[in-house]
Amino acid sequence: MVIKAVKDFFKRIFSGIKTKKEIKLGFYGPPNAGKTSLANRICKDFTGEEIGKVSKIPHETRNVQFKEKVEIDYKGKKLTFKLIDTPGIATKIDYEDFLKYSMRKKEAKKRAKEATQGVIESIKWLDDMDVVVIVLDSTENPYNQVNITIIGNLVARKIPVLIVANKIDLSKSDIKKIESAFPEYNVIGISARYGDNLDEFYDSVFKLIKKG
Ligand SMILES: Nc1nc2c(ncn2[C@@H]2O[C@H](COP(=O)(O)OP(=O)(O)O)[C@@H](O)[C@H]2O)c(=O)[nH]1
Ligand SMILES: [Mg+2]
Repeated sequence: MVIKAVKDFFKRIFSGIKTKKEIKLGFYGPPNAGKTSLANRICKDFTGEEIGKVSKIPHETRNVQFKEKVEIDYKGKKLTFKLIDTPGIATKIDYEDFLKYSMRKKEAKKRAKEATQGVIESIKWLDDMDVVVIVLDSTENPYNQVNITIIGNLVARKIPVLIVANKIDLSKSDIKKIESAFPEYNVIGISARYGDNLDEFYDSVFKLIKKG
């Protein structure tokens, strides 16, 4: 009896702590999909600050970067997040691909090396996530090794996933193709650059947390 009471007491305390802690929300996906653009937009809306630099050159984000205690207020509900922006995951990183961005060979080689380490870092952090938003460029073919590997990893770890089809402002954008590639997931079309359809995004994030 006494033991049970003590146990219940601790259970209550720990579950209290659990509900108060930040929800770790990671932005994952291939390079250039718009992970940082989306993380920045959310951060800017709720804290006035940004997380990191956006660039048209792939692998701009080469270290995991985060913003803590981001209180997101959506339709009267409030949740506190730690937003984690990760380096793009790629299966092939070749320094020669950076040369076309008028980068010097030395700089391109350094970037390729850092980008490779970034991929490892991204995967390492997966274990830490409460929820993951996979950001895909909806103008690109979603059927590829990277996307399948990321999603497979999340399923194995039982981490709730939301797929974002970004860049819907572009005429080449094809949300349906992403939906048919990943039929068991909720796919939300947005434009991180212009802030289109973010309401539906927040709605899905909040629902996912309630479920998880
Ligand atoms: N047209 C369009 N471009 C975007 C959008 N989101 C990001 N971009 C561009 O895509 C490129 C990569 O964005 P970034 O956020 O750095 O991608 P990350 O590598 O996934 O973090 C940049 O040139 C962005 O301006 C979007 O919604 N629409
Ligand atoms: Mg980035």
